Amino acid sequence: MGVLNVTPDSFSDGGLFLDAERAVAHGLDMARQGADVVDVGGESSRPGAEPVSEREELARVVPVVEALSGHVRVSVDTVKRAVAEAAVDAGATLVNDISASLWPVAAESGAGWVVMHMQGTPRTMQDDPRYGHVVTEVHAFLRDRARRALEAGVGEVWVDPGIGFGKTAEHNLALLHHLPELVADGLPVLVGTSRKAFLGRLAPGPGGDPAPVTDRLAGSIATATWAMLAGASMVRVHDVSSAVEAATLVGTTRLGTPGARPAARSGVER
Ligand code: HH2
Repeated sequence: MGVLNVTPDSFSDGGLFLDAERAVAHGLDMARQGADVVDVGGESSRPGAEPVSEREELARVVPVVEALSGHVRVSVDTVKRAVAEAAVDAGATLVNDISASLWPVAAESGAGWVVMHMQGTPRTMQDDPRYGHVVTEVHAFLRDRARRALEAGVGEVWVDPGIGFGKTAEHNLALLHHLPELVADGLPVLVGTSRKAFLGRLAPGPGGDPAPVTDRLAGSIATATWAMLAGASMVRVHDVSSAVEAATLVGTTRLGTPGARPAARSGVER
């Protein structure tokens, strides 16, 4: 899943693709590089982010979804019902939902649904997040929401532990370490570690300072590779060609035969 942020303020690429034409060109580029899904978002969820109005988000997202959806599978990254509905009308077939509340849109439209775990809201979620037992709580939350969605008739449900969403570096590590247990539940798992701050903290630069966002490619690919080996069916990344290369190597090494890419589960179409 390639990330396409049509925003001025996303944490790693804010402002680069706010212009619709540049956004569409980047989406097509990611599809050419091998992304199976392009995830279009019009509101940053970085720690401290301020919400944007529905009108503004619709104006950012809908034209880009419309232009891309004939070329690649498109998901919409939103917490707003109206934006999810408009994006599905414009051709998106997956609702990527960090609020874990929009399954009725998927049930009504026939789209797939990604349920992601978040503690709190983006504005304050990184102010001292706490859990009794992070892995148990996150997994139980995802199971519960997935069950509700399946009961409501959603045909394609993905679960995502929400790396960096109300979590310390230790929480993120625990969730990655225990990913096989989430995979064992049987629903396809999506994981997004790309360029996130904990990577800079866990693998600091030569001077010992946290690696800046421009210097987190190795950490992004290492953790995406870890997730794939642990059984995740999709990774959400900014650097698609590097991730596709990693996926190819994971697939060929697992099979012991050159030229194979791991088959995506759960109906990811091109
Ligand atoms: N991470 C971000 C946004 N959406 N969705 C899912 N399912 N999983 C994630 O880990 C996830 C997500 C944050 O990354 P990005 O979109 O690059 O940043 P911003 O929220 O600042 O636009």
